[in-house]
Amino acid sequence: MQPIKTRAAVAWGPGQPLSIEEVDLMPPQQGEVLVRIVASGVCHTDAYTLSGDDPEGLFPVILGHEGGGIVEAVGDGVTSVAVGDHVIPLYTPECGQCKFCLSGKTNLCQAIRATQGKGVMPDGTSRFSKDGKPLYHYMGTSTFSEYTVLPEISLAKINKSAPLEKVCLLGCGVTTGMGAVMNTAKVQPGDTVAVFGLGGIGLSAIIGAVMAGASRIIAIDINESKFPIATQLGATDVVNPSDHDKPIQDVVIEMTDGGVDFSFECIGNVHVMRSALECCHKGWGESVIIGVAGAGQEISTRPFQLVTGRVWRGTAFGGVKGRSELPDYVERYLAGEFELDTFITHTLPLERINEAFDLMHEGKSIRTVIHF
Ligand code: NAD
Ligand code: AHE
Ligand code: ZN
Ligand code: ZN
Repeated sequence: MQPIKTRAAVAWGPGQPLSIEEVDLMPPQQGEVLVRIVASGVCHTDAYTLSGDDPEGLFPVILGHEGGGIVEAVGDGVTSVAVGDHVIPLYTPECGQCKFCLSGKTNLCQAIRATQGKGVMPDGTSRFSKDGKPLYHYMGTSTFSEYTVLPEISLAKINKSAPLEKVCLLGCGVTTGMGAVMNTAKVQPGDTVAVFGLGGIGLSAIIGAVMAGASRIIAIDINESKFPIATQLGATDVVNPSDHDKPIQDVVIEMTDGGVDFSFECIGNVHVMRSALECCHKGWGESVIIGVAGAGQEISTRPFQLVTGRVWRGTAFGGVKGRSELPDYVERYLAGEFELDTFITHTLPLERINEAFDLMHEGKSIRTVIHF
């Protein structure tokens, strides 16, 4: 197979708008797959890396990690997917063989994590280039390109009847929020929950909390335009911290007779992470960090908060093992167990992808889905 040309949104440098370019893409090598991306959501993590705050951020790069696509070609040795299969790219792959995969304790497969973080394929080189100069891959996925190359272990094969322009959201946001509640926290019927930040992740955490049978779901955001959707999805209370003259953790503690059983930080703000921990019930409350914070930022609290039984933990991709578990999320979507339409507030062609970032920063979108 010869190299191909593909339309892609290139991030040439931090803080710069993406530039739509025709770039060169090498064919898939041993164990790699060429995928035609049909649609891709824009997640806050794309904006975070574009901002320059990501310590792993590299430029020039093709961002995007919330995609859905169709296998166009396979490299030598690829056996688990074939041309025509519908797939969701995985920024958390699943090799099934590394210490992490075999542990049964985590979804954080490390088989290709080092090269993925360096913006290259497992052999240490990039498949993308422009005028002969390499462009970096992003999170092993680079879904802001009409065609992309991924390792076989970074693809979940899904039901062909699922609409890719919707289930692409299961490539990150929706799975992360739902999985954080059901997999990582394991919220039980009757538990009380607080969700900080009502973007794609926080709203998905609300869906997860409803599915888990939470008795109270307190949805917290400084942007009140998010409240109607939170309520529609099942939040029992909505709170704007700006309406209160005391710390938000005290507000939640008062509302819940001592604090919630579980809280979820879905923003990436280290100060809110502290509030989310401290609004948990003494003796057993658990706070799950989902938000991603910038380089150099650190969390803090009084150790007494942990001594007295609160637990601080984190989650990536909702603890979901992509190849073995994500296809079932797609099936559950198809069975009507949850919906995705509410999340898709905007759809845009690739050429207008910068507007998706503007909408996110202005707090006007939940998810913009880019169509190719
Ligand atoms: P988003 O921008 O769509 O939503 C963030 C929400 O937080 C917005 O509604 C905003 O108004 C609200 N917010 C901002 N500051 C606030 C404050 N001080 N108090 C209360 N609310 C506040 O973002 P998203 O796409 O939903 O992503 C959320 C976070 O999750 C980001 O940090 C993202 O990088 C991270 N993330 C992590 C994972 C993971 O696997 N751990 C996966 C996806 C996204
Ligand atoms: N590069 C950042 C870390 C970013 C991060 O934590 N990413 C999450 C997924 S966010 C998806 O929207 C993740 O999967 N983390 C686990 C991992 O191995 O990256 C940094 O701080 O260096
Ligand atoms: Zn994401
Ligand atoms: Zn592995």
